[in-house]
Amino acid sequence: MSTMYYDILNSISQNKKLLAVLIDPDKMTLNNISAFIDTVNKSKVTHIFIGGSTVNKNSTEELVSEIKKHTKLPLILFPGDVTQITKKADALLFLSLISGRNPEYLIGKQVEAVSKLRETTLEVISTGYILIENGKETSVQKVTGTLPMSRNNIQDIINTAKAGELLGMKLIYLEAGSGASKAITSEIISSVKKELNIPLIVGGGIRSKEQLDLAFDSGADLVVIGTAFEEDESFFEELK
Ligand code: 1GP
Repeated sequence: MSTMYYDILNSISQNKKLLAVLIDPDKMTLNNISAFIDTVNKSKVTHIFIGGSTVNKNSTEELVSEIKKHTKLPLILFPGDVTQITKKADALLFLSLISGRNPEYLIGKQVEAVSKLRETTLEVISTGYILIENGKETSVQKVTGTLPMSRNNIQDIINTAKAGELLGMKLIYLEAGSGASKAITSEIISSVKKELNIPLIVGGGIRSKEQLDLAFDSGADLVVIGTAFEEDESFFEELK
């Protein structure tokens, strides 16, 4: 039963906008979790995403178990690699890097993940992951050896997102990269959204309430913010 995905669809059908905080297991210490999640619980955040480009072995499982003690919010894995899959979470974004042309990140890692997924009851949500250039090399680029899509060729981005949908993917994620100096533009978000019949996630470089509202107004159904929360927890307050 894919509850998490249907909850997302349901929220969208009621015009509710969703906000995920991204927690990188390598940047969060277990000691700080209780206070951090307490702030998250009191904020507008609707989902907790967990993942990073490179994460120490076992740190994801320890972190997920600790977070679970402090919140009822859905915990969704957003894994940079197969080692970040843990049965302790609620769901997993099963990512395919469809902006790139590296077969390892289109299908190779996914095949590798299957034996691990078999041992879990995680809800698996197929997600087309599209990296858009932001002026600097991102860690996704380095790790995957792929190029991001040009932000000037919007038609190409639209076609890539639509191809993901036609392949049966359940979500499309437009990514500018963690800590990006340039977030995904309003024009890209609205153009992609117009053509899609599945929910649209947007993340990377969103650091203000204005940017968040702009992403939502342009058509993002779920926005992911990591760095801004990591750097300054008062940002949770600012979003109220
Ligand atoms: C990164 O989209 C997420 O994968 C969030 O990016 O850390 O820049 O908020 P930020």
